[in-house]
Amino acid sequence: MNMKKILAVITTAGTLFMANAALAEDGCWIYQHTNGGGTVHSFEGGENVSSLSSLNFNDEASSVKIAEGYLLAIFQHDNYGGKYRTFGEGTFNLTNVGMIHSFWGWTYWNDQASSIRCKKK
Ligand SMILES: [Ca+2]
Repeated sequence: MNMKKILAVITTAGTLFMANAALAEDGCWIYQHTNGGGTVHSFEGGENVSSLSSLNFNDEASSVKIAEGYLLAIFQHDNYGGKYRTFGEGTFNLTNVGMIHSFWGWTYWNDQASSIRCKKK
């Protein structure tokens, strides 16, 4: 990741993501809280976790970060089941990423992910 790219990430993501930007340049990250806060788990390209319960992280992820050249898919259920959402490079707060729309409004991805796949493009 070059400096211009790092600055762009800092600008769009805020201070907590900035702290993490220098740590690792490849792969995918999921965070317990929004804006890269709380507990973090990192994954390499090709790394899949069929049950985030194995990391004590079921229904915990509230933000994600994906390095340039990687894709992250998050799934509603274990074993890559239920609804899913794919993210490309960037940082995202799951509190404003819609998962299900019903009569009662949107259910967001916040605290919903139960399995993940991190993939190198
Ligand atoms: Ca959370």
